[in-house]
Amino acid sequence: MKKEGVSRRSFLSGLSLFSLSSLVTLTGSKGIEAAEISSATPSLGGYVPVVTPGIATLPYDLDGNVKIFRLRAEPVTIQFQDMSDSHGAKSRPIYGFGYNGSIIGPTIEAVEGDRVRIHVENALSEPTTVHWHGLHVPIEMDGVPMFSQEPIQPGQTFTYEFTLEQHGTYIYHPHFMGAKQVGLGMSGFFIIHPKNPKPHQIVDRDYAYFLQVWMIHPGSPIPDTMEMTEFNYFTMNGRAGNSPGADIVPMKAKVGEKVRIRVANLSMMAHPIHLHGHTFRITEYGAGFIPLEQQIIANTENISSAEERTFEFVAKRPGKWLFHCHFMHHTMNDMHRRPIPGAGGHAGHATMEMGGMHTWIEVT
Ligand SMILES: [Cu+2]
Repeated sequence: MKKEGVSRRSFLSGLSLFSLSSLVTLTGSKGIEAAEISSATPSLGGYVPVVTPGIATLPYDLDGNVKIFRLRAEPVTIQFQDMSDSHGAKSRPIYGFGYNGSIIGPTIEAVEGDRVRIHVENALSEPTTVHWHGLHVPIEMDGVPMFSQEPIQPGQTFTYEFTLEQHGTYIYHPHFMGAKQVGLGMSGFFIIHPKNPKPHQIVDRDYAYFLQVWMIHPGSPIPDTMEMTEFNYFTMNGRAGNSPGADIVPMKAKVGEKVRIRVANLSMMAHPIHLHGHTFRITEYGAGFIPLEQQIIANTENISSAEERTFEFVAKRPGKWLFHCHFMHHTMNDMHRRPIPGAGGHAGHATMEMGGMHTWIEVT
């Protein structure tokens, strides 16, 4: 992290992001500590850093006023819950594609008005591009092969640069062989804080979860990206269950704290996301904060493909409050494969653990 010419705010921000990503790396699946760090981080000019549980925030360098990010598209091995014993006590490797060793890729976090330069290195064995979903960028930066740029060939680096004229929750993903490359895991958050946040837009905790679905055939560690309708693993931030290395990292808050949860869905189906014990405001549909008087309240919200939602609420009572997709099959892994050979019907599922799109916020 370069220090010359860095404002105190940027420097502090960079420090906190660096320590956060280090902690995530060090603690691995035990990212509960990562979730806790946000309460120890002071508000930085009106916002607390976003915590993407289990996923690092991408560090940046500064060149004058330009924030420089580096993404490396590459094969990534992640761990899913292994349901072959029906309890899902073990993990199994899954071979996907991601960025910087991570599925989903690290979260890009910036502020409205920032100039960003993003170097994308292609370490895959096939071409790729990056599309900045929802961002107002010049056509040359839109990342669509043969429309706005040549594909980035293996071994090449392409540099995207643009000014952020919006705030809100956005995503980045390839636009080359999208069904395959997105289906193998290539996605990430691009979160932009408002330059001058209104008082009601300031929260104590800011979390982000990314929804993906997968078809993993028995005995194969490679996701079937030809599948269009049937999926058997359901992930939040690239994690699918409660086994070691595969567990979805939960959230934390204290009673009375204002919590924001951003959710993005880049899967082949919609997910009705539900929060226990609380009523939330829907404060964003993935295009910046909705004016206060237009926000609606709910406890479940259906999020279709390529959509984002932001939920905000005040943590009310102590406890572990579930936050999950309410298609119940999406809260279990590998469920349509009968887990116990010879056991028919419901008996075969009798002892399966929950997993899939299923996490919680622990309020203390
Ligand atoms: Cu779902």
